[in-house]
Amino acid sequence: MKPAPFAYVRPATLDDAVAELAATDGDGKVLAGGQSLVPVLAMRLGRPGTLVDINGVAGLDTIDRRGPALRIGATTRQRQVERSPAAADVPLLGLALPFVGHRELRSRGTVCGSLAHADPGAELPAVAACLGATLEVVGTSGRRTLPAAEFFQGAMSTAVGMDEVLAAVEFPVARPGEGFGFAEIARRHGDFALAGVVTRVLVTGSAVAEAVISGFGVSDRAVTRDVTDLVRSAVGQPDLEAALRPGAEELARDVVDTAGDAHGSQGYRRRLFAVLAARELARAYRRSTGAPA
Ligand SMILES: Cc1cc2nc3c(=O)[nH]c(=O)nc-3n(C[C@@H](O)[C@H](O)[C@H](O)COP(=O)(O)OP(=O)(O)OC[C@H]3O[C@@H](n4cnc5c(N)ncnc54)[C@H](O)[C@@H]3O)c2cc1C
Repeated sequence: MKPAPFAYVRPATLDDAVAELAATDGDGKVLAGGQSLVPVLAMRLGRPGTLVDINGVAGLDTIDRRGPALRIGATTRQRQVERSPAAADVPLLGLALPFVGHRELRSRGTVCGSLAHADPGAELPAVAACLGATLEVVGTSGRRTLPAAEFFQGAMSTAVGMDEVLAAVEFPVARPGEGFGFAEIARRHGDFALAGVVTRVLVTGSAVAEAVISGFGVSDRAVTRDVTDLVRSAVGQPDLEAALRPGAEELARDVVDTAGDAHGSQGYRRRLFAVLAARELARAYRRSTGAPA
């Protein structure tokens, strides 16, 4: 099948991109890496009247350190970030990016495109949610920044308006005493996850100060929970992962609310989530203390 006819524009500035989107009166779509949008068009799952290609906009292809955050612009490819020394300051990006499709897709697909697409099984929205990333959106009424918790609104649904462009995302860089974990189960490497977790534990002195988990592939969006009390109560037990398991199973009953499908029932996904959650919280704790992961 071929896409339905569409108009194509390639503005040179962000203001022009926003103006072009506004001119379509809700019938336009931003084209970034095209790795999700083009299949959608080809299968005629969407029929936007106009594609606003932002790849010609100067200044969006950036990876910058801004104080305690790493700022990634709208046209920066996933593969650029994966290979960037600056991205090492956000270890979760290095852990998660190799699981975003295949390397060839990542050489075109953008970090911001994945966030704007907001697939419930995608890795990067969960990373953004777990870290409390900030997203910068530009539209006809100006520029606004949103925390990840407000940005993601449901399956393939975000706070980005029809005349807006996600211009950049800022991920907080790792603090001393912070450790991270990431794992997913997919039918094949590069597929969207059946269930996955992103974890973060901050230890100050010898105490657990913060512990957070985000699950993906388990609901209509990445689901984030503060699990500081759970991790605190398990630390000091001879087998940390085993000590975390009962709490992780309870958490799974809370966060996994996807209906079953051909690839796995809800119960199966709950089991996956609980196993991954206990394992990756334990791993994040070990990393936060400098112990071997
Ligand atoms: C075979 C295959 C396997 C894949 N596996 C995975 C996987 O395992 N995990 C995963 O996370 N992804 C996966 N993907 C999708 C991933 O490759 C895409 O890169 C990503 O979802 C979208 O990024 P993009 O830059 O290609 O966006 P595009 O395809 O250009 O756009 C996607 C959507 O986001 C909107 N959009 C994009 N950028 C912006 C912006 N700056 N502002 C506003 N709206 C914007 C577009 O209008 C469109 O609606 C897979 C894709 C394929 C084809």
